Amino acid sequence: MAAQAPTDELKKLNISDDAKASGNANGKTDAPKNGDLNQDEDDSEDEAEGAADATATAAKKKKKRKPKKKKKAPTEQSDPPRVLISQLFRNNTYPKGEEVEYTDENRYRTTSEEKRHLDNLNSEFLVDYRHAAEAHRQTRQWARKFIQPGKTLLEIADGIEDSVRALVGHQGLEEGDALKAGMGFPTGLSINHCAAHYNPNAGNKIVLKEDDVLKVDIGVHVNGRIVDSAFTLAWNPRYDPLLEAVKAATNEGVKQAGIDARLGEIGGHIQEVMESYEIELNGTTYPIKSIRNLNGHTINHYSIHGSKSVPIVKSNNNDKMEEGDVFAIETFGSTGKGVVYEDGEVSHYAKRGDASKVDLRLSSAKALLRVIDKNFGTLPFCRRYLDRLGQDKYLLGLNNLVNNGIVEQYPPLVDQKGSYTAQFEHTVLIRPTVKEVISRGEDF
Ligand code: HZT
Ligand code: MN
Ligand code: MN
Repeated sequence: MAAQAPTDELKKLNISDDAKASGNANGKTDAPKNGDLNQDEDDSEDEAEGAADATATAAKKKKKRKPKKKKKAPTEQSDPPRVLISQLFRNNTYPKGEEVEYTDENRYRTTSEEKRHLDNLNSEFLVDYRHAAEAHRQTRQWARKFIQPGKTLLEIADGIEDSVRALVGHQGLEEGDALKAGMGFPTGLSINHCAAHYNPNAGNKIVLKEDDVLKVDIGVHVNGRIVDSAFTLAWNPRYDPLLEAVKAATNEGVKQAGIDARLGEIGGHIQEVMESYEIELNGTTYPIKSIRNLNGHTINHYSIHGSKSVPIVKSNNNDKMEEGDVFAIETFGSTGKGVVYEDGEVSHYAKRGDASKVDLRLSSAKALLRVIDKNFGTLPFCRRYLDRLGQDKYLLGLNNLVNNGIVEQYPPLVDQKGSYTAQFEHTVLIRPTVKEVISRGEDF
């Protein structure tokens, strides 16, 4: 618990109230629960039970007779979310993720003066990361209710992306604005046997169905600090064991993360948890498999994948996690083969960080590259993000950039048709003093 007393403003927030009041986003505090704070939404309610605070009650009654003239700055999130995170949290201070102390030979780090100094040098980086993480939590809290069978993938993608951009205060429509804050990558909305990298292109007609299993993978960045976190939704409870397996496997990966942890060994621990589950569907029992060719990854500044991978099956990868690394720890479970391949229409693209300057012959490719440089840099984008910038007939140019090795395409990744896949993902900062599960929330 933070020593500081929670302000009235913090108390009124309806999103993970307790967590925010104590400066921690995950809600796993020992603070006494405050009850349903949503009742504060209605000003005319007389909520003072008994005479706990007579003066406060009198002040409230007096106030409610007066018609409000000036609009007060909002102190709680709207539905759909449109109130800036920087409005809800003042003084450049955002809720922490889940901080976990290191163990064994790294136990000393939490109190080490030297490590605390290193941590302080990184304060701007931490502010941006926590800001992005809070926009992620508030967006997904809304998305979890909004996403229902009958909704189209386009409605879902637009809803999530409108929320993210509003909460960080950058619509990304002027040159350079999307580089300040906004989408860290296209929203992944992958159904059933599709595990990752599906986002509806314009004109997509897919409607979510009652028996679908949907992976929702949201990227939020502030000044290039990307929070990459994903969850799975299903409406039919028959999929519960699949979702439970993958949630537990991801939590095992998060738990095993730490300075000097070997990536191949983490994969073994993840696989062991994942494959201890099975699921019965229509009278057939399926083992739940870790998808062996999908991995977690490091995240760099303005770059969604760094050089290290976090396998989700046992492997001989002897690389270690190091101080200062940022990891996306993501696991995928499947009732199918446990292997994905690329299939279907591409939506996701990103300029390669190592792209060399090619003298482009095609004018449309040249023009599009300028748009990409000004708006996304090396951040992944999708076709819809080009559409909203007013670009059209760009596919020839885009494919030319792909063929010249300047842009990389990330096609949808699918397991065997008829199978079901699930994913959970968190972003974890390997700070000098503690590991911080920056995207942790009350939900997962
Ligand atoms: C690529 C393009 C995007 C990174 C993982 C991922 C969604 O499969 C090394 C390991 C967004 C993300 C990525 F538009 N990929 N996390 N969340 N997808 S990845 C990868 O390409 S590279 C895994
Ligand atoms: Mn992701
Ligand atoms: Mn990822």
